[in-house]
Order: sequence, then structure tokens, then C-alpha cells
Amino acid sequence: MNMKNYTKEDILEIYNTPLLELVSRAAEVHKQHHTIGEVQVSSLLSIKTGGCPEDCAYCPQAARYQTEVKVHKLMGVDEVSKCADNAKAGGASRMCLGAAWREVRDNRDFDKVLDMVKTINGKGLEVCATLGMVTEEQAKKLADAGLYAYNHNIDTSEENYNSIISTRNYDDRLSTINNVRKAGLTVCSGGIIGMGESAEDRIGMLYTLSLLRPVPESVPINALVAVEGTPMENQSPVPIWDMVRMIATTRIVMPTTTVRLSAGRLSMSMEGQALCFLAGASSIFAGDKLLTTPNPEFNQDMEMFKILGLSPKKAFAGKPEEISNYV
Ligand code: SAM
Ligand code: DTB
Ligand code: SF4
Repeated sequence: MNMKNYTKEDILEIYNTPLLELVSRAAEVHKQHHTIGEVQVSSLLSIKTGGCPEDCAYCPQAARYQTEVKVHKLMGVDEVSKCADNAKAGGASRMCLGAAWREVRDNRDFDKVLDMVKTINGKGLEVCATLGMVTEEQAKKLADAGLYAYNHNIDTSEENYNSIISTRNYDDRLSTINNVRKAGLTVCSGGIIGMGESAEDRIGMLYTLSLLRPVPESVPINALVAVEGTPMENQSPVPIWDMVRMIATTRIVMPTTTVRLSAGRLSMSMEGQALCFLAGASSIFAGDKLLTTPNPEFNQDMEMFKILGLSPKKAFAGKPEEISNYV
């Protein structure tokens, strides 16, 4: 499928469409490219928590902010394996391993992560990792260990990036995404809304993602979880309507991508989430914890699935070749 190149103006116009018209358009695009009601359920696990040298203004794991997050060194492979068993028993098809690292280093910790990937992949779960910056060689090692996808968010627009993070730049992010691609992994990249950014910043972020070739197979849209102790602690919650607009716009601009309704669901009503699913979200993180912050209880989500008639997607339902088969 040939991807249309949207301009920033096109995307802004889509974003500003009257809400119901926007949702209805997005739902139409979703129906053409995805199975309505099928939702990928991912489980998140923080394998190395806190103490991160970066200064991402939203992040409770940055060492320089006084937050309640307790630093924890890299977990053991056995412990991670048990968590994967529990996630699988709960119906997850994907497990995402997160580490509060600036970048991956070629050391024993990385060997341990490769072992974790092999172990989880051996259980028939898709494994995703988010470990900070990686080189092409490191990405290849992860691919060889059986990693399915690598998450590396661009978070906001290029113009706004330096006001959120000063310890790395936009190009660092894009070159890791490029390394991940070259290693043959699928790419998961999105961002956060609710950090005080303008609509143009949201659009700028989608514009950058939409120009990647292939476009990311998965685009997480996070609503900021404002954590005490971070520079973002006093941000007011993002209106659900902005989340719906953002998801619908992502869906229209990147029709085949899986749009993930990521962080922030705890503050959203079931009705609000239903609108997000209607607008094209088809993936969530389930389990009562994201990396360090709370997420809805598993049973509560299953109740939502029942009420909305959603069903969890099976692992490996679309192989990477099939998903990335467009330029
Ligand atoms: N350290 C690695 C990195 O930055 O790529 C991986 C872990 S980092 C926690 C993964 C992503 O979580 C960030 O890029 C950001 O989009 C998201 N995130 C972190 N804190 C968040 C918050 N308070 N609210 C919403 N999303 C958040
Ligand atoms: C993504 O886009 N969101 C997830 C996952 N990728 C790694 C992380 C959300 C983290 C929310 C804050 C926390 O729990 O620490
Ligand atoms: Fe570190 Fe990632 Fe948090 Fe930034 S988002 S402080 S890189 S853990």
C-alpha cells in the first residue's frame, strides 16, 4: 500500500475537524484496515527501575527528580519469566520490557536482557523492549534473540523537544529508530499529550511519524501521568476530547498502524475509552501497573471488554513482513 504524504496543514485540518465527523471518518478508516473490536493486550514490566541519568520532564524515573519511585537494579531472568507466565495466563499476547536506561551498553546486563527476550519469546508471547538508545548491532542482537518490536518514542514535535528533554536531541531518537529498522525489528513509536504542548506540536509529532518509511507498526498515544516531584507535576489532566482527536487523527494519517491507547487510562471513563476505540485505538497496556504508575485493574478492563464487545488479539496475528509491507 502506498502511503499518502500528509503536510502539517493537512494533519492540522484533520485534527480540527468537528469531533463527531472526525470520529466517524477515523472509524471508517479503521474498519477498512483492521478488525473492529479486536484489541491487542500488552503487559508492561519495568525490568530496571529509576536512577536514569536523562532529564525527561515527564518521567518519574529520572534520578534528578525527587519522586517516590524506588530504584531497582536489573531483575533476574527467572523472575521476569514468572511475570511472563502470569501475563500470558491473563490473556496478554505481548510483553513489553522497560528499562530506565539512557542507552544500552554492551555488558552483562544487556546479555541478561537478551536472555529474557529468548525466554519470553519461547513462551509464544511477542516480546517488545524499550531500553533507550541502541546501535544497529545491539538491535540486531535483540532481533536474533527473538525480539518482535522496539519501543522508542519521539514524544513531541521536533520544535518542542528541547523544552521537555535537554540530555539528548530529536535526531538521537530518530537514529535509534533507524537502527531498529535496519535490524529488521518492527517499530513502536509515539508520544505524550498533556505536557503543555500546542496543537501544532501534537501535529508535528504525527507528521514526523507519518514520514517514516515504513511507518511505525505501532504508535502509542500516552496521556501524561503527572507525577509528584517531576517538573510536570502540576499539569492539568488532558481533556478526553484531545485524546480522542489525537487517536482519530493518528488513525487517519497512518491507516494500517496499530494505535495504542497507552498511559493515562486510569483517569479516563469507560465511555471516553470507548470513543478512543471507535476512533481507531486497538491496543492497550493491561495490568494494574504501567512501568511505575498505576493502571486500571485487570478485572476492570475485562469488564470493559465484555461491555464494549472487545476481544483480545492473539500473538503473532500479523507477522512483521505482512505489517510492514508498504513504503
Ligand atoms: N528509557 C527508555 C526511553 O526513554 O526510551 C525507555 C523507558 S521510557 C519510561 C518509555 C516512554 O514512557 C517514554 O518515552 C514516554 O513516552 C513514556 N512515559 C514516561 N513517563 C511518562 C508519564 N509520566 N506519562 C506518560 N508517559 C510517560
Ligand atoms: C509507551 O509509549 N508508554 C509506556 C511504554 N511505551 C513503555 C510507558 C508509560 C509509562 C508511564 C509512566 C510510568 O508508569 O512510569
Ligand atoms: Fe530515562 Fe526513559 Fe525516563 Fe527519560 S523516559 S528519564 S530516558 S527512563
